[in-house]
This record gives sequence, C-alpha cells and structure tokens, in this order.
Amino acid sequence: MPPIPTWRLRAAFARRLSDMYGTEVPAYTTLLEVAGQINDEVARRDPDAGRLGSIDRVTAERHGAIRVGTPAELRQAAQVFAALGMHPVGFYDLRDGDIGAVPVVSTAFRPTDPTELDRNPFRVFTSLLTTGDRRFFDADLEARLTAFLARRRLFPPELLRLAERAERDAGLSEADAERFLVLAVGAFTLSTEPVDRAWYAELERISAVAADIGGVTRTHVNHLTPRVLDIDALYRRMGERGITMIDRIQGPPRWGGPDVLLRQTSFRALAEPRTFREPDGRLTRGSLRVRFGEVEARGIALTPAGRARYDALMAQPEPQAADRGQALCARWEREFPRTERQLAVDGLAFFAYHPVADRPRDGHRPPADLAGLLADGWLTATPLVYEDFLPRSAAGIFHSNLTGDGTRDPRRAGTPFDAHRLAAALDRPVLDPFALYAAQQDDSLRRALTTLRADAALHALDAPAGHRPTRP
Ligand code: OOG
Ligand code: NI
Repeated sequence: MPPIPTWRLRAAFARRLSDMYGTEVPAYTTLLEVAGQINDEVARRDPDAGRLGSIDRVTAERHGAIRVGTPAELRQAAQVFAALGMHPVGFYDLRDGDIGAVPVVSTAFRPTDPTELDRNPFRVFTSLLTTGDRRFFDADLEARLTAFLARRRLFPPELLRLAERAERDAGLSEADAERFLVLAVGAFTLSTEPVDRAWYAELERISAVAADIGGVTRTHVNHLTPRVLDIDALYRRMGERGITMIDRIQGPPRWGGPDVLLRQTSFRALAEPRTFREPDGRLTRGSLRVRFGEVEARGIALTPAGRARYDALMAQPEPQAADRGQALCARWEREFPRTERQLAVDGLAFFAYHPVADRPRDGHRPPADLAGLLADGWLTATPLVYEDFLPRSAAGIFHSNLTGDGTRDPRRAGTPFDAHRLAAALDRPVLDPFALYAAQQDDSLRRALTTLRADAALHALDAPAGHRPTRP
C-alpha cells in the first residue's frame, strides 16, 4: 500500500479545497463556523446525534459542485476524482425541470464503499454543459462554444498523470501526493484571467450556468456545502448573522418523523470582483455573481418505493405561504410512516441489519419475517445515510442563484441523454445509487440471518435428544 492511500488523498483534498474556498468566499467561512457550533450543540444535547454518521464524519463532511463543458473535460475530472476514490453515481437531467431549466446533465462523484464513506464521504456534484441541445443553443452558437472549449485546458497533464498513478496504485508516495494535491486544488481555484465581456453576456442570455461554464477559460468550485445536524437552527442563525438565505429549505419539511433524504438551503451568490476584456480590448474591473454558499442535512436513504412516496408528496400543491411549514408537516404526519421501524417493515427505506447482542439463544427459532425479527429483539436496524442528491432540489439550488431565467425554445426537441450516454462520455460506468444501498442492506441482512441460523443450529447440537425445544 502506498504511503498515502486513496482515502487520505480524498480527506486531504477535501480539507484543502475547503480552506482554499474559505479564502475566496468569506461567507463560506461564516457558514462553516455556524454549522460547527450547531453540530456541537446537537452532539451535546442528543445522545442519538451520531445515528446517521459519526460526529467526526459529519464535521468533515462536504459536497462540492463543479461544471464542465465537454465530454473530454468530464473524463479528465473523472480521472482526478478516481484518484480520490470517488466514482460517478447517479444521473441527473436538469434540462427540463419545472423550476427553471438549466442546459446541463450531471452525476455525483463519491466513494461507494461503506468503510470509505465513513473515512471521508467527500462528493462532488458535476455538471456537463449540453452544447448540442437545440432548445438552448443554435448550430452557430454550438460551433463557437465548441471551438472556445477546445482551446482551453482545465487540468494540467502532470495532474492527470499523477491521478492515473494514484488510481492504479490506490495511493501515492508522499512527494507525489503533495504535488497532486497542489495541482488538483489549483485546477478548481478561481482564475484571474480576464473574462470576455461580450462572449460571457451572449451566453448569459441563454443561461447564467452556460456563461459560468463556457464563458471563461477555466473551471472553479461553484459551491462547497457543509453538513449540519439541525438545518432549521442554522437557517435562523445565519439570518441573525446578517446573511440572507434563499426563502426556504429544499426537500422534506421539518416534522416529527424520521429525517429522510436530503434538506438543503443556500445564500445568494455574492458579487466577486473579476477583470473583463471589453469589446474594444480595454481591461476593466467588474463583478460576477455565480458562487454561493449552501448547507445540507442528510437523512435516511429511501428505496424506490419510498422515493415514489416522497415524490408524490412533493408533487402535491404547495400549501398557503402563511402556514406553509405547519401544513407541510401535517401532510407528512398523515401520509408518511412516522417511525424508522415502519419504514423498514414497509420496505420504504434502507437499513443495515445486525443481530442483537443479547438476543434469545435458548434455541427458539427466530420469526421468519422482518417485522417479527425487529419487534422480538433479534435484529437491529441502523439507517443508511442518503449519500446522493435530489434533482428537484438541485434545480432549485441552480435556479435560486440564476440572474435571469435564460431562454429555452420549448418547440425544439432536446438531445436525448441518459445514464448510458453519460457513461459513454465518461468512459466509466455510472453507478445506480439504489443498487448500492440495496447491496449494502442485503449483505447485512444475509450475514445477520446466517448468524441467527448458526445460533439455532448450535443449540440443536447441544440439546440432548428428546429435549429439543418445541416450536410453536
Ligand atoms: C449544482 C447544483 C446542485 C445540489 O446540492 O443539489 C447541487 C451547481 O450549482 O452546479 O449542488
Ligand atoms: Ni450543492
């Protein structure tokens, strides 16, 4: 094993990227401070605070968002993330959302192994500009975009070489790791190169996201998101600190039942100084608003059936603004299981199952169904954390920070895009998040049942003939 294994590279990268982003976007540092305070408070008052991830994991936990312009750039980003043990999971199409369409398709690079997630769950939501989508770009603009993107280089060859080595060897030597980290963080640092005013403005008329991707010569972190254990408290406290948040928390409402999936909120993009090249060649100072701060609370991963229930709930009309929170809460109390146990028994959420340490070992046969195994104290169910994103929330996050609505011609057909096509562009498989959770759950359940059966078999051996326990 190389001196700096994959997970250490990932943890170091996440930390350095976070430090770098804090110098670029000071409000992010405030967000980290407040999130840290709240996590400490929750850890002190709630003995169950670590139920969805140890406090160490949650404190270090971040997701980032980046945006790239071409399949080649996406493949290179994937190579850098592969060095960090982060693999493409999930396919998100944000081009025809009802909340405001953005000309991108996305995936999330993240660790997939439970041990790796516990060590450091860093993930990056990564979006690819769909330059061929005629609803957004006509043939002439597509051609000019393609030419512009072909001229730029986001990742230096030395970085990509080191990334390949890190992926192949599952880590790097100390010296190589240092060089890799410096180059990798550098690749996501805001560029000081002048922005071509007319070109940027032309793309911005289509979509602010298109301009952020294709209007500049480099890429950068769009936002970094810490995880917080009480997002409602965080929302209030940021307001008290004078930072205006968007008008809501996206995702499930605050309610009395289990936390599921993902709740997110953000503050508006801040004006950042940039240098512009004007049409007459002069350099001027100006500013752009594209980068913002976001924070999230994570809950239990839902099965496809659970997710369908969630989607149906979210598709219902919004309650009146005045008592929106209360009305949503009441709706959930009525229509969603109120306990983790019920979610498990109904097959709506994913859990890891373990034999209870002091389970009955008197030769009693365990019941054959999950409900009985849980109710009678044979198995415990530990919720699996939702490690992914929500397309509706992502669209909301994009949209809340767009300067204008952009333009999309709904009469034209979009380029078809799906996980397979994204995998082809990446030249790597795009993993299905549900399959990952299901594999982890099934694996735990299989082991747990094997242990229970071994108990019963052992007891059968011990028991003298004629004294075998009778079964109901
Ligand atoms: C990505 C928006 C999606 C999230 O947390 O849902 C996202 C972006 O703005 O590039 O980060
Ligand atoms: Ni985000």
